[in-house]
Amino acid sequence: MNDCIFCKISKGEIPADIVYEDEKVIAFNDLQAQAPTHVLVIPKKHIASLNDIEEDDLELISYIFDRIPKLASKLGIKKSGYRVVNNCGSDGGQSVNHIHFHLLGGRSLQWPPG
Ligand code: DGP
Repeated sequence: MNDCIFCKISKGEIPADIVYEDEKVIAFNDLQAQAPTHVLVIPKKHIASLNDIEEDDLELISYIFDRIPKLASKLGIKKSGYRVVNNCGSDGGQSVNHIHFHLLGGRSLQWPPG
């Protein structure tokens, strides 16, 4: 998508503090960090939201979830624990329409979320 900010980050068209990248996935620090570690993990492919995942995307989504614990390990939060969040749609608090998984850790996280 031409006007998608996360597509632009994944293509290197706008800068981000990238912590992991491969041919399918990119992870970068959230600009509005809510925890000492707050990384956004996204597919490079534009998928607007959880609602828009198609059958063909399932392998990619599995791949992301295979990467997340490895990334948590790299970031030093695997043992202490972490939270993975997907905000979907307006009531879910989604503000960027390119599917992304928040990886949060580095402190004790509260529950329930607001
Ligand atoms: P959500 O509300 O779930 O759609 O989360 C979007 C997150 O994306 C939010 O925490 C702020 C972050 N964000 C928005 N624009 C940028 C950007 O240009 N760069 C980075 N690194 N993060 C961004």
